[in-house]
Amino acid sequence: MKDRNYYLAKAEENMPKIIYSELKPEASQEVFKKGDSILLDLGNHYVGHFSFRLDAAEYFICAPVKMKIRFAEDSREVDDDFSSYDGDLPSSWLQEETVILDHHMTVDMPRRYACRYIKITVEATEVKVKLSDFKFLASTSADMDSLKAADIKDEELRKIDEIAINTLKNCMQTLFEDGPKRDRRLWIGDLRLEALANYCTFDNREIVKRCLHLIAAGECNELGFLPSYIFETPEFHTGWAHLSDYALLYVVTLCDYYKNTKDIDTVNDLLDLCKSQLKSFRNILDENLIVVKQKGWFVFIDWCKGLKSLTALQGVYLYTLEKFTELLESIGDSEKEAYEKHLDDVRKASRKHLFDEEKGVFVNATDEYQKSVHSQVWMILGGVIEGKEAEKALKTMLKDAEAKQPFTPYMRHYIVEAMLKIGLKDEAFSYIKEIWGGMIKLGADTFYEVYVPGDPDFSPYRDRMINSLCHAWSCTPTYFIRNEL
Ligand code: RAM
Repeated sequence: MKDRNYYLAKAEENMPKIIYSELKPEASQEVFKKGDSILLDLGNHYVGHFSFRLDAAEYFICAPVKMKIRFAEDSREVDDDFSSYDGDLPSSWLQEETVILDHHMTVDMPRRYACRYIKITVEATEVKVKLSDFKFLASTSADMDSLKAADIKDEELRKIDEIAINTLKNCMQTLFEDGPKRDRRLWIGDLRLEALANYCTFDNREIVKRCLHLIAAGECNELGFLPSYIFETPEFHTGWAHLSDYALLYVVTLCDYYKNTKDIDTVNDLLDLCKSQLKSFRNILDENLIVVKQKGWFVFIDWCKGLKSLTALQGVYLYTLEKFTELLESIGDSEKEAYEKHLDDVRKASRKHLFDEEKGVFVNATDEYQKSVHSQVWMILGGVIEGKEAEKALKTMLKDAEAKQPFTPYMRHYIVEAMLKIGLKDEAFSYIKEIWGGMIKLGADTFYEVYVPGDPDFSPYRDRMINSLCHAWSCTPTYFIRNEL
């Protein structure tokens, strides 16, 4: 295995170029007195830096001018009462600044924001002031000129594709961010889906390569799993979470990368690391080859409260093993047969210990007999059931009011993938229209971190205001639309 400096150097070599565009939102008013406010509309969701000019409109600025500046991803956020925020994550993610200025000047806001709307309120001033020259310098590493053309006949799907690409574009900065408002870092689960959407749209291979090497540079935990996220600013830093499903999806990301690029050098750089992830996972299987619960936050799957996720996690392992075996086959690796044999053994064991043959669904003691869509989806993706049997298991749980249902577009991606795998193409595209189309009906310019039809206030962090409305893992309809239609 290579060392951290090697991986970081590779990541640096593949730094994408940032493309800037200057937006000049129109103002309806120029002169402001205490209490006045203005709402600027960029016309779409963007990520970038804001600047404006402050001058006296009469006499001279003789007392400090205090302003509140709010950056909102959608129109609802413009007037949300941030003082009532009571979520689990720090309120400092809410995009609002209080600015106090002593004299006329050009104000360059130091932070980067993700927004469509900017609301400025003059809270205190002695004289009337003039606000002008509003500029938003938008940034992305997605080059719109390189966007692959697609002839999408269905108007609803064409719109979904457009919003998905806008989501991906705004998350593509110097790395694949999960959300440009929050958390602004590289998470493996998001990376895998962004990379998939990227191949069929911008096809920026460097950024995928960079992200693969950045994660590789992170420190593994005591079980041997890679960090689920890393920071790159102000310097590289390993994240504290080491989710085992994300560690597996790192391997999948390399498999997808090779399939799309045939870049054998990168595979050679990262192959041993991937083998070590699979070995670490194998170490947490019991004597029946079923995964054992570990302490702390060790598996994600979905933001579904109370979800028992061992069956789904077992499915992620099988899914990864299958893709990894294919990779080994295509590069002629001598260990391919051993992995294939293990895949077969784990599949058989999964059916034996996790499937209820009588009911035809994955409901088992391992997950305390909890019913969930998640278990069925990942067991289908893991190849344990297929055809009519799979269709029945999935449809039964999707209809069951007592079964745990998905909460994130991330988990919903895998539902669509499972539907397509078992030939339910019409259902898959109706589902895309219901979920991603549902966000568009709410006015989305980019797809949200979480979306639960009929419950627009749902938040995994207990307060909707902290949710990210442009979230990487929600960008994959473009992948399905472009590859399946
Ligand atoms: C959230 C982020 C991120 C995701 C993790 C598990 O904190 O939204 O996208 O990957 O959860």
